[in-house]
Amino acid sequence: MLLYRTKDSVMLSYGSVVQAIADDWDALINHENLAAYLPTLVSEGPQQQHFVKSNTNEERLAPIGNQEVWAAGVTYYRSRSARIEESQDAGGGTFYDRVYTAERPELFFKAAPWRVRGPGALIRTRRDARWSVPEPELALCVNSRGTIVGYTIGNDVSSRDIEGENPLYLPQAKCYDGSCALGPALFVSEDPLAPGTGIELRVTRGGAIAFQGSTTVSEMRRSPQELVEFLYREMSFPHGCILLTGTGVIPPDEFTLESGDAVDITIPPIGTLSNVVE
Ligand code: DO4
Ligand code: MG
Repeated sequence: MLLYRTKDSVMLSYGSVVQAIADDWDALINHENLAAYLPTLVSEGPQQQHFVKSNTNEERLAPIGNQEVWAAGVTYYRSRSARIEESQDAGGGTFYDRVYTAERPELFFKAAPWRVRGPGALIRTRRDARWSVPEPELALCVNSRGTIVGYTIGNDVSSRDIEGENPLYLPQAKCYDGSCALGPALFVSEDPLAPGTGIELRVTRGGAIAFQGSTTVSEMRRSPQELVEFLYREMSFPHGCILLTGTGVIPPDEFTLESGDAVDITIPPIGTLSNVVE
């Protein structure tokens, strides 16, 4: 089951049906037992003031309401190695290695909901950064009670020269206008994604592939539940939250995003999140 947000409604895609089912995203994702509740809305039919229509021509928005976006870091071995290299001059060799194996994960604030870009919208690199990369990540949608209710795709666009210069610059490397994209849909499921689920990144520049890489969720060192448990330990999320789970795909050091680059991230049960760099 996929949920799409549009300007006026929340659309449910279930089998061959695409149906407008709600207009309050926050209430919907916090509904008790969401995965069981959604099919009951489809069976109510048009006479219950629900209507079936195609949403292909409607503008899709990021699958987010009033949720904060948080992110986990260094959850894949590839990310650990890349950060150690980029932060060598700042003494990064040990703190990235230590967080990879530590019990407590790295968790950081990524974006306020109003700063998130949806599918098809422009993403940005910082004007004061020299080295910017997309980070394709599985994103968890977690309700106010700390239950994972679904999955979407996140792009944790980052400035690697700024985070590599000094770890205290991390918030500036991670949080700025256009640094977070989410979409195209929320895949609602009570079950975890299959370990073999792929996460694929493709960057196209001038019609040619500038970078392509992939990983699978089984490469993640921590479980989604473990990340949520740490995030919710001492923080309440009255509307729920979105939690990006870290990247396992890192372009080579000579790669940096350029204006006009098309960034496509695919995770099969969810779809493809496509954005262009402003
Ligand atoms: O600490 C650096 C950021 C890590 C990150 O964003 C990731 O591993 O995805
Ligand atoms: Mg990341």
